[in-house]
Amino acid sequence: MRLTTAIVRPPADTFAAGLTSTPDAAPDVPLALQQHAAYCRALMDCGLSLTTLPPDPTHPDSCFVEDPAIVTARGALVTRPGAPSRQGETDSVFAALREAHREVARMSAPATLDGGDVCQVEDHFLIGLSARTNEEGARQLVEFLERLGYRSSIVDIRDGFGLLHLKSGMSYLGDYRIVVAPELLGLEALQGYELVTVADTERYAANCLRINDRVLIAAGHAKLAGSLSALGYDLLPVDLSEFRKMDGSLTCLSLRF
Ligand code: CIR
Repeated sequence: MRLTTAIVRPPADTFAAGLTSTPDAAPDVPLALQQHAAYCRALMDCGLSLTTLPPDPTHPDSCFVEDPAIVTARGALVTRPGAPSRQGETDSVFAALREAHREVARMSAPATLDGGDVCQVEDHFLIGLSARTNEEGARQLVEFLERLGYRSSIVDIRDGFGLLHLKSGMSYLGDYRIVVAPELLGLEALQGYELVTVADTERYAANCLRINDRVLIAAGHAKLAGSLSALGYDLLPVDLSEFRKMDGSLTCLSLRF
């Protein structure tokens, strides 16, 4: 299915106060803004029109718009992000989705779920249980997806994987091909797909983003870039150094549909 639209939100001047596993590496906010602008240009180069939400300084992580919603071709669900500091991000995302979709549902407490834990593979969704996504969140999403005619499987990454989200370690490229970090290789849910394994030193690049005829990839990961080019993908490298310092990667900066 061809994608036409993305919702994005630039980082606010409070960006450095967001959640991170590396608090000693503070992001350079003006550089983050430049990188965000380049990311937006890359989305447009893939043929997308952008809806740009205003920066939200009361929510330092609000540029990571992927987490507050799951958007499919058949309907959208606004989540309850797993980090309490992020739960107030949902109202503005709900309003933006309402303009674009006829039906937008909302998750209810005690469910928590981050969009970064949800990977669509054709008509099947993989849903990660993580420090952010709980069992009730996964259950409400499974039920929502079933109503829309989609199937799903739950993948538990809570113990020993060292990943913030499921998609920190995998991405679907289309063509039944999945890019995967070494730690997820044994997952039963991935059997039957063609797997492109990222090198140990390039784990961060496991989060890449197929949009129409192109693939966005985090800049500076030559091995994965070589493998994907050899498979015939037209790559768009994007520098995300400042978002990486806040545990963010390519997919989390947009909602695409
Ligand atoms: C957080 O910890 O929630 C943000 N600092 C990063 C969220 C990244 N989101 C994503 O990968 N889907």
